Amino acid sequence: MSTHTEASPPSPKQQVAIKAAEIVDNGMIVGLGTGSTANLFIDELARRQHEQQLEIQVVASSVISRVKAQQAGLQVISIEHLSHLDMYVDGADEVTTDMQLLKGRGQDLVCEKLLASHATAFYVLVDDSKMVSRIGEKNAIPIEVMPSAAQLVLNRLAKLQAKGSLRLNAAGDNVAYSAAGNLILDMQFTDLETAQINALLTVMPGVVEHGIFADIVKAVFIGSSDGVKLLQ
Ligand code: ABF
Repeated sequence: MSTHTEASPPSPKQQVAIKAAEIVDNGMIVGLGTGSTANLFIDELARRQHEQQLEIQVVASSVISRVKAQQAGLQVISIEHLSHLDMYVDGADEVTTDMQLLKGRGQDLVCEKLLASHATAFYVLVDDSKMVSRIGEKNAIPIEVMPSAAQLVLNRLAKLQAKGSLRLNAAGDNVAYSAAGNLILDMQFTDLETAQINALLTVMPGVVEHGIFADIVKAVFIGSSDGVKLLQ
């Protein structure tokens, strides 16, 4: 089950996954993010559970993470059965030193933010390539919208000088649907600060969720060739 061997030292992403798995205690309910780094955490968590005979339960932010967790032998419960969540662990697309995040390159944004916001502690796992000086520096900001509201929201965003378009599927021949059945706008903002964008999108009618995760992170584990740094 271990994702690393003596012969191949753990990669930066594996190192942060190992560190995060170490803070899981017996009896906890743990939220699982989605993506390549979250996958490594699922592997490490399963390994730790097995080695230390921990009794833990997990809840997944996506179908792919749920299936992976089940295959790894973790006990998966569904979101609707949660009364509390001890911790949520996920990757990110961009991270600033004051622990603002951009997420949502995948299609599972709604569940990811739901679990991140309700967890007692939200831990973020990244390698140092994800560090940026401002949110939106390398990626467009994903905005998940009700399908019927897409054009109205685009019009509203254009008045805020934001540029972007509807996300397409991998083949590029149709719109992409999120796991929650919504459409996604990938937008770039030039004139506004992250806090302003966050505030505007959070209350904009038609917007279901967006990729700025502000002020909900407990700690960020940053992996690099020099080891793991902790931001908190
Ligand atoms: C999902 O996975 C997204 O919100 C985030 O964009 C991404 C990070 O993936 P990876 O760890 O593969 O870079 O959680």
